[in-house]
Amino acid sequence: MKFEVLTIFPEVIECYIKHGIIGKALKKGLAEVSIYNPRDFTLDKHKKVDDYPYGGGAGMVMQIEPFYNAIKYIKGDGNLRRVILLSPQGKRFTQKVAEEFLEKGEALLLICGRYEGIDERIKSFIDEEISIGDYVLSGGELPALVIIDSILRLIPGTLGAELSAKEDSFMKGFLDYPHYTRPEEFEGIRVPEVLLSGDHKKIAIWRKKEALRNTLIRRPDLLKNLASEDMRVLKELCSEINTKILEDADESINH
Ligand code: 4G0
Repeated sequence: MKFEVLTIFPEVIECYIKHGIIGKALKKGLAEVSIYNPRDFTLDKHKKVDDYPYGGGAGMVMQIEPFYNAIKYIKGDGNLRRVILLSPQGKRFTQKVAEEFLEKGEALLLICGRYEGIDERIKSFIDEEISIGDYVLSGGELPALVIIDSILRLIPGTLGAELSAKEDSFMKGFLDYPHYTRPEEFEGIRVPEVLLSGDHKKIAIWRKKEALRNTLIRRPDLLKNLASEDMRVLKELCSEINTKILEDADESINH
């Protein structure tokens, strides 16, 4: 998978992609990231990339020429790519979008804006606008890294253990189940007994149930189109929760 990032802060991208999942994927040759700086595509000697807004007001607007020149230069290799502008006004980026980008295998040119935005005419030179969520950041660099990371970790071989990806699909569409490691007891808080039992079948059912519990409590909107096995575990969980509520009510009445 090939990524290109157009940013006036190339060091920010360089620094981050050295480490972790992205660094590993790049070293293994599973992915490639090229970074370009609009400043290198300015024609004036001050390498100016922004200017005052027409119509007045505070802040600066990034100028179109450096971006246009950079995009034209990058496209000069004749390869196909999707040109994406990171912006709070874009289409929402989700796990599903990450999966679709990986599946298509198209190279992505990620354009990072700063300040109050980029000259609106950039819209004529991009394929789409993407937002990673409903908040404003000081630049598109973090969203670009979020997109690269989320796609690369889906490539088999980028996660340390292949198993992790498999587990992800086991819990796909749900929130995660709770994780524990040594020690068995910390500040009086014990690891759930089932995880020490060595009974892998029982452990799998417990994890599914706890994943469903987390999802039911925090993100019930995710609980649709359940597989029949998941539905069975959900019903079992609901009946346990019901029993507990009735027991607690009963106890409080008898007090
Ligand atoms: C305002 C993306 C800010 C306008 C970018 C860019 C959040 C996101 C910025 C632009 C960002 C997000 C029109 C390019 C940079 N902040 N939620 N800040 N334009 O994905």
